[in-house]
Amino acid sequence: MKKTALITGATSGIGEATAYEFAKQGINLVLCGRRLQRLETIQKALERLTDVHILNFDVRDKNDTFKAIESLPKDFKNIDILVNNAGNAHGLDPIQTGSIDDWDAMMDINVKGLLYVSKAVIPQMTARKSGHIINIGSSAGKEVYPKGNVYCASKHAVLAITEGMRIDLNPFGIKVGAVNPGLVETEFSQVRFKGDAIADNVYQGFKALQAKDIAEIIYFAVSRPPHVNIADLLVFPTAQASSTLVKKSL
Ligand code: NDP
Ligand code: 8X3
Repeated sequence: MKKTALITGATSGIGEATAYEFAKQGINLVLCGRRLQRLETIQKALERLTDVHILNFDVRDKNDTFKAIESLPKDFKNIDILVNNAGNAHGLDPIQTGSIDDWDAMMDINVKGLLYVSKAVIPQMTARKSGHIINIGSSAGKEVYPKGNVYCASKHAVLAITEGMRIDLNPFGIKVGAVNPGLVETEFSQVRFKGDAIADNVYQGFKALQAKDIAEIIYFAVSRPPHVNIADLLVFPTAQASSTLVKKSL
């Protein structure tokens, strides 16, 4: 029987690439994001390969999150795979000058949004005693870097939540794991730097990971046999040795 995956943040980057990878593998999709037009375009492209339903909501809004997930039609209601991917960095500033609005955005989206979506999906997984949750953390969740303060904290929280979920959902046979990328060339830096041209420099002078690289790894994780759970994966581009050490050829 075909599986169904719900992917948050499916309108760009890692989430969009994961939608394409899963569609290629015949997994039914529930794609989520705030940019409706992008969701519709991706749905149209992927419907040739699999069944696709779109949900247009902001993970910061608790009520909208629950309403959206409760609204799923019968054929998409049983979520086998949840990919908690929606998230971003907002700003790159020392703690003493950081913006409270940026801090709110990162904690509300990367941490609380992930919890809201999980809370809406997990009860049907525990009832069926099956399911697989992949949380997208970051190398920033393992190592704090200068000016990364609150973004790094939000991703450390994602790792702690992943471990907590794995322990609490273990009696139900539900797999939980984290995929933690280093530098991936997506819209991430455009969001972080709010459209500033500095974003164009982030991935220059070395070969950064591409969204597809991470999507293939996520598919690998969800396609292991039932007794295998990939609990935690750290993935760097070859040029990157740590959060702060990147071998640039410029
Ligand atoms: P993108 O900016 O390309 O994608 C972010 C996705 O998150 C978009 O689809 C966006 O959709 C969604 N999103 C953001 N805010 C909200 C919100 N409030 N409600 C619903 N959806 C939201 O970046 P990436 O693909 O790189 O990021 C995906 C994940 O990977 C993030 O969790 C990020 O922290 C993580 N990551 C990224 C790395 C990188 O170097 N790029 C490295 C390590 C981890 P929309 O705007 O349509 O709502
Ligand atoms: C994204 C990678 O190094 O920009 O999580 O924080 S980094």
